[in-house]
Amino acid sequence: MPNIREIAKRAGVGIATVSRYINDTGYVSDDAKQKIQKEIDNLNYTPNALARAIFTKESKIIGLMIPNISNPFFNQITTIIEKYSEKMGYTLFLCNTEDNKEKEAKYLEVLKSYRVEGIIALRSQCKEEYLNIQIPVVSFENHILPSIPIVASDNYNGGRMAFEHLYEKGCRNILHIKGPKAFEATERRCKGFLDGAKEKNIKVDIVEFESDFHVEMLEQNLSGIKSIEDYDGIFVFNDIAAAVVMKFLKERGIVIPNQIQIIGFDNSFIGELLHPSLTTINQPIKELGTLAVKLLIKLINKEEVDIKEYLIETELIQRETTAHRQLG
Ligand code: XLF
Repeated sequence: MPNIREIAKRAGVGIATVSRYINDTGYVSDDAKQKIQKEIDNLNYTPNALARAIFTKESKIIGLMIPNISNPFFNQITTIIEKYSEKMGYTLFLCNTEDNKEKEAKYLEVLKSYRVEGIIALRSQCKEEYLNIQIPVVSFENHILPSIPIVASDNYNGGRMAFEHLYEKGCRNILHIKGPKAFEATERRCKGFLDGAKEKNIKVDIVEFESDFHVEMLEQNLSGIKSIEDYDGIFVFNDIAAAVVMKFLKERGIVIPNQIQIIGFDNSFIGELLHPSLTTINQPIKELGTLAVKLLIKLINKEEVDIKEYLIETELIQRETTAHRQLG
């Protein structure tokens, strides 16, 4: 494996000169540059990025904690984050945490050892693990520490919109399938939904899931609802869970939206592919992902950043799982 010592020897220059050239950290004469580059090409030399990162403190790597890579929302937001980071000169180091605190904490150690310049933590399950890590962090949805800015959709308002829509479509016997307590976003969706219902004097039943996408588990929990046919509207906490609920209903011969209307949350790409297509609340995925990267790069560059919660507006996307129904 060629190294800079060998390049220096063959090019007839000092090791420090080769290092300055490779890391772009100081003056190198044009003549030396040409000789060094020639030997780099001859030896097919690839610089050791980690060694360089330790030396320059610039790995140009951003670590991304992803809570669930099989959820279409998270693969969409990852794509946005990856594209924008690349445009800004950074490479992503992807960590699939599976909403597991221990896994996330382990990944945090790995990211530190790879000298990442910053971390975006999607729906983090950790808190004190992020203390004293000396790496800028931006969080998505969950609070980590008061020193870490958060990007999220306006989940409370989204939840309210979901209720108002079902109500407007004539639903009066409503079920909310809510997300796990550890998801701050879905807690807020639930709060908004219930506040909307309270204003209209409608009682909402609630079923809670322990994770956002495990088909078997969702099906198990749903089979606990004895008389699902008694409901005329269901708000499901995200689109992927809504897809599972739709499958469950269809298998029982329940017609959507004629018997039960459904609304999801995310506006991820599966919503349009479902049959009937899914009414949902839009999370502005592009804006959310881009903002997270922008804030992180500002922190990396030691520019001033307001340490607060950045909430982005949500919007109703009406499709075929909700339809106007005459009240009897
Ligand atoms: O954390 C919430 C729950 O699931 C997230 O925004 C999502 O809606 C993605 O599907």
